[in-house]
Amino acid sequence: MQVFDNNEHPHRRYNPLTGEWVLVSPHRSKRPWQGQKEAAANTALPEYDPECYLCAGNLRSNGVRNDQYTDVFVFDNDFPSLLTDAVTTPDTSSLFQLKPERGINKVICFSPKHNLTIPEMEVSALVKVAEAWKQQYRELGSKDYINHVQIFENKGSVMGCSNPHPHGQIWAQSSLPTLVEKTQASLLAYYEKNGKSLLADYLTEELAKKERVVIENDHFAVVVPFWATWPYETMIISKRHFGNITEMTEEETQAFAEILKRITVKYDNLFETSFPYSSGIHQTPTDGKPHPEWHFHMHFYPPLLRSASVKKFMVGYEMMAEAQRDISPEKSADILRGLSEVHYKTKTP
Ligand code: H2U
Repeated sequence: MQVFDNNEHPHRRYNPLTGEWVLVSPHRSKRPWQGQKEAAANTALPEYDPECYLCAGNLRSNGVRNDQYTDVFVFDNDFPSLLTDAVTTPDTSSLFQLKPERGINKVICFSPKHNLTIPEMEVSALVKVAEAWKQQYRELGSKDYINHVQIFENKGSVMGCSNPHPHGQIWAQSSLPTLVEKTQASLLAYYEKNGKSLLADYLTEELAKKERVVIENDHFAVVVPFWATWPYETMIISKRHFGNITEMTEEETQAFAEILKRITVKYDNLFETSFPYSSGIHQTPTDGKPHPEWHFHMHFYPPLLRSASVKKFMVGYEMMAEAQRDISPEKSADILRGLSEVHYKTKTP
């Protein structure tokens, strides 16, 4: 029998955050693909677009005018998926369960400049974004009916983002959403068993092995998780064990903004395109209970596979059975590590 080699042999890896498995088929990524850099249509955008509903001073579709903002601007989503009203709970049965859900949806513009994205912003401007995330988490989370605040960004039309203006969203709600509930259960079970943070232990091992670490600074590391499903999925993990963004010190906030820029610059440099992804922060629920099991982290799920125009589809087997990837997480980390931290648009030809 052959000796197992994780760069050769199909295998499944366990995600200790979700309790799910992913099928890894590294032998398939031997198909030639490196060097195939199909440049995407990088259309130059104006710094201000009079038609954009997120640009400073412009009218939104409901007739409200945006502030003449100069850094970060947060507003209530005009088309919220959740409403603040309390309603009665209807009678249900085990096979027809239903729970009314309350919440608040916000939109956060990262910059007044229509043509910027996170990797092209100054670290000082990203510190302001992080400060706004802290303020929103604190304000929304302090409401008695808000038990979870999901901060996220959908970047790129391939991710369904409707507008290139740099922005993210915040959905605050009364229940723990499914993925967060799974993560919470895993973190709690580990903490109760070991008296330690699962992600602190995981990061200690990753920093020692160095195989999947992409970049690090004094306070954060970016890894391609051992169990990553998307080809270039990464996770920012805080080196100190704390639960949410409001617990970051000033120095940590600076380091967080810095690493956010560095990883997204690498992403843009991978295929010399404005790299699409969905990113989001996972942190302590805001239910007022102590949550020592939580450990601040931020996920990046980018869909691109081989070039600016070749997307990984989570379809077929993935929809019916289990997530699957070809390129190994170690190979992805190696590729990301090797990329420049100078944004390709600023390089002189
Ligand atoms: P996405 O492009 O990531 O979908 O985010 C845009 C959000 O902005 C979306 O949730 C909201 C949409 O509801 N929006 C407004 O609140 N007001 C508008 O005038 C247009 C879009």
